[in-house]
Amino acid sequence: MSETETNDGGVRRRTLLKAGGAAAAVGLTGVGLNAVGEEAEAASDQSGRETAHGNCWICRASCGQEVTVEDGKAVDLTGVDGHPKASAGEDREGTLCSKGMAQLNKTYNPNRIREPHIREDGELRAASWDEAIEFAAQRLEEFAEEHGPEKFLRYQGYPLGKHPWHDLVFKSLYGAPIKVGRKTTCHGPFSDSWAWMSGYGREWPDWQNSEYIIAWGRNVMECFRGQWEPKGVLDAKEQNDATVVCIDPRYTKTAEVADKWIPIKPRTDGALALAMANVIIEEGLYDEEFIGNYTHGFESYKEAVADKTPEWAAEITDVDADVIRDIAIGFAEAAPSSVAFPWTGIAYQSNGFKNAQNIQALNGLVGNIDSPGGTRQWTAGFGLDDPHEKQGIDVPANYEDKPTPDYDDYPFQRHVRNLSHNLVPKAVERGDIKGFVNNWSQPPKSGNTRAWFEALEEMDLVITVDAFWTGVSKRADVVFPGASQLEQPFLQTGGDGSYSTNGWVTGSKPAIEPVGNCRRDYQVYKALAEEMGWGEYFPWETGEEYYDSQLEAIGLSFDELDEKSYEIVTDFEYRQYEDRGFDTENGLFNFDLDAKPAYKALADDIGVSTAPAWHPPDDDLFGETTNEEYPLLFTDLMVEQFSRGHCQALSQSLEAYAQRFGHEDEDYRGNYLHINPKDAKARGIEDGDWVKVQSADDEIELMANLWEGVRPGWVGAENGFGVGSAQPDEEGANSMLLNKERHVEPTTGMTARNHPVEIERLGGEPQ
Ligand SMILES: Nc1nc2c(c(=O)[nH]1)N[C@H]1C(S)=C(S)[C@@H](COP(=O)(O)OP(=O)(O)OC[C@H]3O[C@@H](n4cnc5c(=O)[nH]c(N)nc54)[C@H](O)[C@@H]3O)O[C@H]1N2
Ligand SMILES: Nc1nc2c(c(=O)[nH]1)N[C@H]1C(S)=C(S)[C@@H](COP(=O)(O)OP(=O)(O)OC[C@H]3O[C@@H](n4cnc5c(=O)[nH]c(N)nc54)[C@H](O)[C@@H]3O)O[C@H]1N2
Ligand code: SF4
Ligand SMILES: [Mo]
Repeated sequence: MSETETNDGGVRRRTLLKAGGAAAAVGLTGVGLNAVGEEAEAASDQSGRETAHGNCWICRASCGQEVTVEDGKAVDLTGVDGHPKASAGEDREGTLCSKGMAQLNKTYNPNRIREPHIREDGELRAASWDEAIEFAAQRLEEFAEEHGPEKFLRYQGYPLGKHPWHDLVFKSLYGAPIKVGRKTTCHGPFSDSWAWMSGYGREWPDWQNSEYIIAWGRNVMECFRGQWEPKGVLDAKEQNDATVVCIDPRYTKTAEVADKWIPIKPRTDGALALAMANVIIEEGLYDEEFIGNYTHGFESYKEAVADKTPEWAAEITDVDADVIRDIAIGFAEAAPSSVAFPWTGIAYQSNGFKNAQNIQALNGLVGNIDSPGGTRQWTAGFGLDDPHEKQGIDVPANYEDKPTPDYDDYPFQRHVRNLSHNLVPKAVERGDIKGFVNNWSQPPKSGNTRAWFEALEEMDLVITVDAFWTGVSKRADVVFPGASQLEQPFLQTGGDGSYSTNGWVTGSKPAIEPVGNCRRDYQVYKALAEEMGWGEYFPWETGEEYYDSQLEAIGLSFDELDEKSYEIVTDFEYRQYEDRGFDTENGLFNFDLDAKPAYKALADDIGVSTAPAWHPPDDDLFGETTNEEYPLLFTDLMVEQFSRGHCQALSQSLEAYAQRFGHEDEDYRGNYLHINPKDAKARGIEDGDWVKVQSADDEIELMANLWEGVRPGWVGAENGFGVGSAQPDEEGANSMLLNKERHVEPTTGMTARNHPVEIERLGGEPQ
């Protein structure tokens, strides 16, 4: 088959990872998907064919796309060879995963919002851009007069930082000081523990150079941030003969490629990590030089794990003591080219902060810090120009003098920057928040859903930019139809480990014009700013011009970058801490967080140790435990075909998901309740039955998928479905109907998505 021919599913060959072995097993291919959008498919005329660049950011990475455009329509997509995010290094084949491929399907999706809408007399109606912008500006002015801009809450999804105009208008100019804390929806426990221990916001494994990888509550082979991650893991296996360990109660695509799958009892990861440290210390396999020169708190760490033997942990975690010894020794012997990397599996836990701290401490214990094949730090390494500064435009910081809520009456909020996601409805109830602006996100699906819906209805003004009718856009007063990725200019910089020792920049002009009456983000914010009297802060005609001005700092024009798709900009060294120390209070890597005043105060407050420690779920601070009435633990899940809340509206993604779990013949395209056959049998549940998931607070109904790949005692469903989702028929269930305000990790304010439940067979057809 030549490069331009398609396989049976219509996916171009270059979108496939080199076939065979582990690669074929992982979710990188998009095989079986129709890659071509419905309208675009009709356009097959070869005349006027050209190639443009795009960038996908569906998983928040930015894999470069090569877009074939025919008569103004995008008709085909493929990866960009060597692209930092789409490949694992230079001279490597570039690909797109099935979500990246689905960008065509999304752009031309019949369910997209194509017109601005405004709410009049309680009803949303289509409006012209002029009308919608005028309406929004007037309502914003009235809101500021009546309530003050400090009561207007901000939130922005994935393009955060890449499209800086949302914050420019609403934070700097309008003066809205608070946003929904992203760390409280995605990663607080793991990123805060790392930030407080190492001073670095987020580590990225140096996957491709690693010799021992522990994917710990991390489904790297299907929930990746750019394809360099899974490709790096496969490289490590092939080139370094790396051992891959997957610690996950579910048999994921990562478990499929792993040498060891450890289906741990959920929420007990912290105990396992302490027992591994116990073994490593007992065996004298820790990095004395690193610990002696660059760390704080080793003595209290050592003391904390002294009695935490593998036998102790085996009881708690349901992992054999021998297995614990084995992975502890394997991990330590491969150091400093080994890595233990947690993410949302740990972040969504009610006791997640302590569990994450215990896991992160292991990397310090064996010296895997900023080392080849370890955890990469300090990888960005260069800055871009500030376009306003360059033009001599002083941007006011109107948010600075605005009052923020008195958080003392909010549980778990005092130590959280911005507002914890689950507490937004409380802030509305208390009158601290009365309006909301949103772009590329749909918070009600992230937790405390029913209260969020009520809060949105209660607010005086809701403005959103979205592509679909979601729980937010349906309740908004103003809906701006946003442009898709193929229709927007884009710029991103970073290191993020995709090249281990280089920083890069990637960007592209829009590949096509927006469909219908949709508009690019820059144009939306510029028009609104002009209407509000802030036109001077948007002197550039287009987003491309804005980016062009940023790039001068590195001697590139946006035109040149668009031609190339990406550019490698800087080199950086490993082990930068040897020269610069750690960006912590004491300049050291901290096993014990007692040197961090904010954490010390919090730990005293909630009665936990500042050193690594084991805190089981306890029905009080650290979540809820299963009991006779609710004996199964429910957890939110994700698969390769979907993103948190994006691709659920796309028929090709829904189809591939149904096929994956063998339900393609059912007349149902919602999410499934995955349940172990043993638990199903005990309840008389058969594959494909309709079941009720009952928690102490609420209930949802779903189709059961019987699967040996989930641990007995544990059930789960993919998120982003059901009421309030981007899926047009809202089939399936929004699992966060089970989630209430109190389901929060107490240190970081992160939503904890575990719920004790009972499952009951309803039989019959989905309602
Ligand atoms: N229940 C549950 N909630 C979760 C998670 C979970 O696992 N379970 N995961 C959490 C995590 S890790 C994260 S990072 C967050 C992410 O949460 P959010 O940042 O809220 O992102 P999404 O839910 O993906 O929502 C994306 C929104 O963008 C819209 N959209 C899609 N395409 C376009 C477009 O072209 N233009 C515009 N303007 N809008 C578009 C979609 O319709 C949707 O409303 O979710 C968190 N919430
Ligand atoms: N396909 C796809 N890719 C994505 C995204 C997406 O939505 N879809 N989102 C992107 C974003 S925003 C993020 S934050 C990253 C997240 O990347 P990951 O964190 O890798 O994503 P998840 O699939 O949520 O992986 C969490 C894993 O933890 C497991 N788990 C649940 N409970 C426990 C537990 O108690 N202990 C252990 N050890 N494991 C547990 C779950 O079964 C799951 O496999 O993915 C990014 N990439
Ligand atoms: S890995 Fe992420 S950025 Fe890359 S194509 Fe897939 S969804 Fe898009
Ligand atoms: Mo996330």
